[in-house]
Amino acid sequence: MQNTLQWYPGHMAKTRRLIEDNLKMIDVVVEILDARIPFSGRNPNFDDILKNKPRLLVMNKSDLADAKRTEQWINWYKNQGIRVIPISCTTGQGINTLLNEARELVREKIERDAERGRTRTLKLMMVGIPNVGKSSLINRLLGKASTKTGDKPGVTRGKQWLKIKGDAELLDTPGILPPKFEDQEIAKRLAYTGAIKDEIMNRELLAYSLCEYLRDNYQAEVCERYKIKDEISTLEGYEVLELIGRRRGFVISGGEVDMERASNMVLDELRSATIGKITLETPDDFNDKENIL
Ligand SMILES: Nc1nc2c(ncn2[C@@H]2O[C@H](COP(=O)(O)OP(=O)(O)O)[C@@H](O)[C@H]2O)c(=O)[nH]1
Ligand SMILES: [Mg+2]
Repeated sequence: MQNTLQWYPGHMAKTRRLIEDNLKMIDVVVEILDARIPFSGRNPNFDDILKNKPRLLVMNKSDLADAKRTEQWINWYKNQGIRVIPISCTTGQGINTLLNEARELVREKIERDAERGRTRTLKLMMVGIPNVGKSSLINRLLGKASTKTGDKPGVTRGKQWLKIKGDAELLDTPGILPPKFEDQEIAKRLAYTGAIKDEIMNRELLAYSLCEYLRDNYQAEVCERYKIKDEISTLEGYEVLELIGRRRGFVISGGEVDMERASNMVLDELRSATIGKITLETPDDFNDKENIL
C-alpha cells in the first residue's frame, strides 16, 4: 500500500493544475464513475478544485452494472440536485445524451452567444479515478472524423483541444483523480472493480469478502453461475469460495481446494460480469454516513 499512497497524491496535484490552468475555458467537467461503484469511485477532494464549474456525472460501464441499482443511484443523485446519466463506452449507450446534457448545463451561455450571432463551441474536460473509462470515452467522443484543433492562445503548456461531434471540443488530457483509500470497505470495492491494484491487498481475503457480499446480495446469480445447489446463506465467505472452487474442480493434493486459483477466478468473473450484472453498493450503504465526501 505504501508505494500506491506515495504515488497518487501526484495525480491530485497534476489534475488540480490541469483544471486551474484551463478552468476559464472549460464549460463543463464530465466526472466519470464506474456504475458498479457509483459512490466509492468518487474523490472527496475534488469538489473544492472544481468550485462552481458545471459538472456532469456519468456512470460508465453501465453494461456491467445492475440496472435496478443504477436507477436507484440516478434517483439518489438527482435528489441532491446532481445530474447523472448512465453510459457505456462499449455499447455506445448514452453517449449522445451526454453531449445534450452537457449543453443543457450551459444553456444560458449558449443562448447568450446565439443572441450575439455566435455559435458557442462546448468545451469539455474529463476527470475520474483510474480505470473508469476516461480514455475509452474520449475515443468514443472522437469517433473517426476527429481532428486536433491545435494550440490556442491562452491555453498553457500546449494543451490540445480535440474537435468532437456537435460543436464541441474536448481537452485531450483527462484529469486523473486519486481514489479514496481511508475507508476499508471503499478500498475493497475499488479493488473488486480493478480501480486499485488488488496486489495491495491480500487477494484471497478480498475474494472472501466478495463472496460474502455476493452471498447477501446476488445469491441467485452465484448459485446459477457455479451450479451450487447447497444453501449458502449460512456459510462464511471463504466457505462459499471453497464450494465454488470445488465445483470447478480446483482441487490440489489431499483433496483441498486451491483457494488462490478460486480467488483469481471469482475476481476475474466479477470484473467481466460473467457472474452477472453486479453493482457493489447501494445508496442505502451511505445514507447514514454524514459528510463522507
Ligand atoms: N464493459 C465495459 N468496459 C469498459 C467500458 N469503458 C471502458 N471499459 C474498459 O475498462 C478498462 C479501462 O478503460 P480506460 O478507458 O483505459 O480507463 P481510464 O483509466 O479511465 O482511461 C478498459 O479495459 C476498457 O476497455 C464500458 O462502458 N463497458
Ligand atoms: Mg486512460
